[in-house]
Amino acid sequence: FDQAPPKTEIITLTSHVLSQQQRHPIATGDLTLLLTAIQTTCKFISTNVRRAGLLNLIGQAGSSNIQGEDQKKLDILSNDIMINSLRASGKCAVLVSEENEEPIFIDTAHRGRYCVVFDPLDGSSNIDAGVNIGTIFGVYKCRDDSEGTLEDVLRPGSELQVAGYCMYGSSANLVISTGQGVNGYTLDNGIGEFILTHPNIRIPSRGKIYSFNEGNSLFFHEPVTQYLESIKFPSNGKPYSARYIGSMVADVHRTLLYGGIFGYPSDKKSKNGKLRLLYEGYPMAFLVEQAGGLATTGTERILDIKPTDIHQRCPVFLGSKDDVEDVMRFHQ
Ligand code: AHM
Ligand code: MG
Repeated sequence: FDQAPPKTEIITLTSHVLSQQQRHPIATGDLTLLLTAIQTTCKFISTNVRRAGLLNLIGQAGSSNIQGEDQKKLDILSNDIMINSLRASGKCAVLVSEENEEPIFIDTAHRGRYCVVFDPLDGSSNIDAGVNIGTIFGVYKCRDDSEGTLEDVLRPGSELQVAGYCMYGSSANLVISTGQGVNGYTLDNGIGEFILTHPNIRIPSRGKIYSFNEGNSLFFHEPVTQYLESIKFPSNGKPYSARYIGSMVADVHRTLLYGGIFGYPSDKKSKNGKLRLLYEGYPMAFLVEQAGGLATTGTERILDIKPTDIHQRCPVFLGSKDDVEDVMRFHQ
């Protein structure tokens, strides 16, 4: 027989990050430990998302977050898990969560050099229906001589050290970039490890899918309306397909793998759109650019925006380079 033996060479997220960091001349192992904490958090959240129905976690928790939106039990639980695990890692100085109005400054006993901005469970409107949801995160390093202040997290996304998300779908998928491309890992529940399944993700330079909440069309500005017309009624007779899940993680994940464009523009009702710059816009823009795509507000590169408020919003168009350049042309 010349049958190939079964593949036994498995690369886990931990071993992959370790080997990448070892090549780094001044690596201390701190970032690796931080990523381990994030990874463990994602496994925890994944387990709880799957058990949600059984544990009766689904439903309103009876409290509201600072944006006045309904907060679900799973949101609170995921936020608690994330904060506790990051604090326990001993590698963080400042945390910014969508669920906390104020930044969290870590006590001296647990303090490290990194700052993490995150949305612990994004896509909350999809929880009760069992549709994909996810965790989004970005990691900054404290500026030299800083012990961790607000200024360490009010920085452009181009200064991120790491960005990533974990999508809780038919499997848990962790997609991460440390600034050297993008890699995707799938949780093997049997062994409890994230396995490298999507090495070096590259987004196609043009796609055939657009992903917008067109229910907001009444409020869209002219450039967006015209752009959408151009892909729905193209002169070549090949219109784009529409796909919109309403979970940014899932919509971006599909865009990374299949190409196309995802958009949540500003409109006549929402001056800066809906999505949050720090823990939704920046990490996703970082990943998309690292995969060879583009991310813009329509007129400005998202990663270049200088933030003034940890919860500020920003218009988002991201995805395949050619598609995003098209939408930018309509904004000129
Ligand atoms: P959330 O943080 O309250 O879950 O809101 C963010 C979500 C994104 O995941 C998604 O892209 C967007 O809101 C969908 O908004 P809409 O329901 O207005 O289309
Ligand atoms: Mg969110």
